[in-house]
Amino acid sequence: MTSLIPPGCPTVLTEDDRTGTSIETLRRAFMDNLFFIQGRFPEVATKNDYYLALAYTVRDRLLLRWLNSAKTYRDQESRTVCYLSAEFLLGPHLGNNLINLGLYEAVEEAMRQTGLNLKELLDQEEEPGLGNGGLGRLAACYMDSLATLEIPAIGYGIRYEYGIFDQEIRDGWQVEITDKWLRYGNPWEIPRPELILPVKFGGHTYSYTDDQGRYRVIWEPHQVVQGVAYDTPILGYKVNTANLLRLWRAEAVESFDFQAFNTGDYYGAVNQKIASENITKVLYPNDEQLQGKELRLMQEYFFCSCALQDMIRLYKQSGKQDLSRFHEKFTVQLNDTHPAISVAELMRLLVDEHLMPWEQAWDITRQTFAYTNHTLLPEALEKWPLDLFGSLLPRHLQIIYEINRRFLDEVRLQYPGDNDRLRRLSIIDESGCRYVRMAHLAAVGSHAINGVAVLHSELLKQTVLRDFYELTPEKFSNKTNGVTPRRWMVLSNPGLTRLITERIGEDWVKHLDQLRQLEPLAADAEFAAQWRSVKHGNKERLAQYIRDRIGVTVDPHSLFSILVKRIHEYKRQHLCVLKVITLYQMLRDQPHLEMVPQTFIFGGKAAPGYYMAKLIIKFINSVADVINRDPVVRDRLRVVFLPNYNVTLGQRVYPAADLSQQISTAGYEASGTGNMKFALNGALTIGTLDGANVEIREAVGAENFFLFGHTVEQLQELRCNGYRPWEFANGHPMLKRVLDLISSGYFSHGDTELFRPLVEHLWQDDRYCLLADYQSYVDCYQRVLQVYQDQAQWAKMSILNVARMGKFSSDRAIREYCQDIWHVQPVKIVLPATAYMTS
Ligand code: AZC
Repeated sequence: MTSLIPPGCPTVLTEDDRTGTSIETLRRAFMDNLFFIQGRFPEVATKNDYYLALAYTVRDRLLLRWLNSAKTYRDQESRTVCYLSAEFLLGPHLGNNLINLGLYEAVEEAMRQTGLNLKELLDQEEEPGLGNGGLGRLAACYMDSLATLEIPAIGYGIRYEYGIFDQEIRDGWQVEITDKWLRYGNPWEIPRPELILPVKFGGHTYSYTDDQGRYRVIWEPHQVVQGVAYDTPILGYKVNTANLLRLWRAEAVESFDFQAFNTGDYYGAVNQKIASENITKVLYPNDEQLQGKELRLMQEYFFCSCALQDMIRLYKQSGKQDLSRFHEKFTVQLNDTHPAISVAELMRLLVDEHLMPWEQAWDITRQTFAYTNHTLLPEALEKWPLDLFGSLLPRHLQIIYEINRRFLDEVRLQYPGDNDRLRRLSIIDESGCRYVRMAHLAAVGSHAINGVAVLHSELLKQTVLRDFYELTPEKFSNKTNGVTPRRWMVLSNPGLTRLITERIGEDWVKHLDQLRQLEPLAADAEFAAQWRSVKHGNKERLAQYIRDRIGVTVDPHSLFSILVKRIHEYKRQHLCVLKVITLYQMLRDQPHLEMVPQTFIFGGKAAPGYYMAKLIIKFINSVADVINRDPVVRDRLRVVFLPNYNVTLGQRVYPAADLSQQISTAGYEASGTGNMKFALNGALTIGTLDGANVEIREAVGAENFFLFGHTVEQLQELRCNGYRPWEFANGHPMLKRVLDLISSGYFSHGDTELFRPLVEHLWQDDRYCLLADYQSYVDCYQRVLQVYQDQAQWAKMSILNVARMGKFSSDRAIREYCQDIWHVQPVKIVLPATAYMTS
């Protein structure tokens, strides 16, 4: 009989084909998956078929670790960290899993032997953009470090059908396109259709006294939806640990629909279904007013309720029915206030559903939760109008009132007669329209509260949570952010990784402090030359990308000065544009001026409803247009806006930067993590004393950091004395010329209206003090250009920056959380001798 299976495809699967890692086995497994999962002969397979076949091949190799990790945690009843986050901005999985499995080279070779290019397959992956920016990406770095440090952990979040929108630039403006990331399937997740949990909304409550004399409350909801679990394994670096990321999708409860069917209300049932499934449809962009967005509150409650119910289910798996040791099994981190409703939900589950006395439930709740704050911006502090909250979560509102009543009684004892303080501390904001303050709920319901950089944690204690700090100072600590060197160095910068590993071995990937061994090499001319050549290669690749993507030619020999992050006024992208226009003026004034050729590269998304941020994107593109066309300057100055900045693009950009722009107004950027990724990849930083810049500068040495701008205290003083931005503008002829040039319509085809809101805002209000920092920024930039002319000096500073970045590994951050907040120990995962699970 002739075989239908083409030559080269295995017909009999051996155990080895599923788990083996020899090149031959990988190749066979890949062909097998192409045939049996994708249903394709090689000659008609698309790149995406190949990508999927490879993804399944790699997934097979991590399932063994994953299942054994889960089994070990279950058998040993391991204490587990639960990281609750509305966002996990993971970035593509394939490359990262290859690195963490130690299989990158083998798979590259197996693909080569199959006539394929691994890089091209990696490019096929649609990135799961389930986050906005810093906070979501931090959650992803922390998941990587938890697994690498062999800490039992579960990430709980939302499986958005549409992640952060894709950004296109049309006529210089941002246009948002829905992110259909699931269009071609997601090979990294395993749906668990049998793991479904009910979540209630709306309706009313009633109370009665049960036959044992207990006061009980029943919540009769208006609507019930069900959460379905989707599991993604998160692998540690070269360890056997693979942790669980469990994301929830909302579905209609079928039995709930039947009633409508029976009464003939077919469309009512359909509407119900749509309404249920809408809950996890789309990620909300941040930097927009969320107040009053009912669906957002539903999302938050939905995933928290699923997570907590799931934890209780896991707890009971060990045979324990009594929940009195719940906090010993689980420690739960609230990633900002988005999951803060968990405090009330755990109380409800313990008191209403498990009949625990209030005091005991409160004790467990407080010992379970810890809260991380990620921003001081008042407009980003979540608060929900009472009527909206009460109509959606009537029982939780009662619970919050009770928590608040008891809490304020305690405050009264400590500060008798201080009504002002009570008003400030209350979980309910009573001024004007009444609100539930989510940060207060998180603070009252947690045993630990932290900020994300030293400066931010201090400001938190002085401003937003000041009264809480005075009340319970022992709860507060700082945990400076970190980034994972696996994704942000090994995967994205293979050239530098190789160079470093050749000199100091590979331990630094897990112990980033060891980069310090590079310090003596800063004086080694040969090493410095190799260092520069790696950077140049990275710049050439980015230049190629820019040419392909937006058709602008940039010179890889020019200084690559890069500002990529969400677009926001406090991040001051427009300050950088003012600087660019200043350079442009100088070159126009003196066409033969000798100047270091520079390429300014911008990237980032603006929240769709944030008008000013969108205008800043248009502003950057308009200035780029004029400058890139101007023959007088364009060989010395180029400006590029990279559309659709995301994790994948970040992986191209960080390794190619000479200069990292971290220019936020002091006191506004809680930490920043891009600043760390740049410096780790050898960029020097021009920055203000804001967020983690302060600590980066301390670590790398003030002489290796370009500092400018007012400090938090100086800004405070400036504002106290009445900040008058127009005085700064009138006082600096160059600055005034720049502003006048913009107003004249020079960058807007003569349209004097287009950028008026931007310029007027700077003249009159300038909330983020661009004009006050302008001169210092421009002066500092001159120093940058001077040093850049001395390439040996620049390379030396770059090497020293990298050598001293050890502190900014997310491994260090996670160790601190483990020691100070979570009190959790690593658990070694041992794989069984036979490949498949034995039990
Ligand atoms: C960000 C902060 O703006 C950034 O400074 C920090 O590095 C990051 O969190 C991680 O801690 N915040 C957010 O992305 N979002 C909110 C709501 O704060």
